Amino acid sequence: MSRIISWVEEASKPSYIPPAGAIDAHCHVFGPEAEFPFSPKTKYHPADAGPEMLFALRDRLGFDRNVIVQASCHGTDNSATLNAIAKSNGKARGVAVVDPVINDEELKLLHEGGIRGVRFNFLKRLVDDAPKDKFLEIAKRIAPLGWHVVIYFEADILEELLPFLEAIPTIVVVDHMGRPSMTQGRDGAEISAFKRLLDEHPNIWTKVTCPDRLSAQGYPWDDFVEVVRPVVERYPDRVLWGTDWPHPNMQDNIPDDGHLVDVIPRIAVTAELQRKLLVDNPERLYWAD
Ligand code: 0GY
Repeated sequence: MSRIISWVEEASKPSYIPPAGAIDAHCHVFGPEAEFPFSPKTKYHPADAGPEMLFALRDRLGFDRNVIVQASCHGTDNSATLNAIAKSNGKARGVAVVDPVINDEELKLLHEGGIRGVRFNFLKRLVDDAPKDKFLEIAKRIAPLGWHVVIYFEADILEELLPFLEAIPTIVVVDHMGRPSMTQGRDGAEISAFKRLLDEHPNIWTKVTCPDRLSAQGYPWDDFVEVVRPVVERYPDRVLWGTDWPHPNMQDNIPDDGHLVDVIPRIAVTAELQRKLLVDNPERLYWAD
């Protein structure tokens, strides 16, 4: 089967210019496969999207740094992510996916390699299982390192996940706001439930990412902007932004990364909100040491 390409060959140059030091806090690398084979359990088989491509995009978009999130296609072998961080000249940090059997020495090596968090993925189309008991063991193991948990789930399981989320002893960053419906509007049931979660749990942050995945209307993603701008304004110190490049599984609806960057000033409408979103908040999580 041919390998999937889920990104535009050359992103358009955005009109918006990010502040100095800006961090793309949600992106991935795929391979290169010859050096870093995909997991036998992967649910998709992408073409190579390695560090050189990521860093060229970073520069083109006017960003300074990346947070590379281990993608499900690489399973719990974090070497492709670590390789990209190592090649970044200090301009990348990462989020790993690990097994609970990982030992302290291996965790230390991940820390030295630039990892500052672990990801728990609950999407059935991406992973075979999401064992909450094992995830909690991992969360307890990584807490002393000052790391945080990144969690990916969809809105329909938010309520069921609540006791699990409350048991996590670290900062928790929810990918793509837990994928709320955008057709319900800014006060819709799903985004309101998500905001209640943030209101009641000061350790929960979120990524205001992926208009391309979440919008029901499509580009220029006006429904996303309407729902997400109030989130940025309500939790200015707990939001992160990222491109999601190379957009796993988006091959039928590939976003232009330049267009994604131009959403930033529509959801974070002042220079102060933009600086928090793109610099201060991700620095606190990823470049504190
Ligand atoms: C994302 C979203 C997706 C994929 C992954 O790890 C992954 O494979 O995260 C998705 O397919 O929704 O955040 O990149």
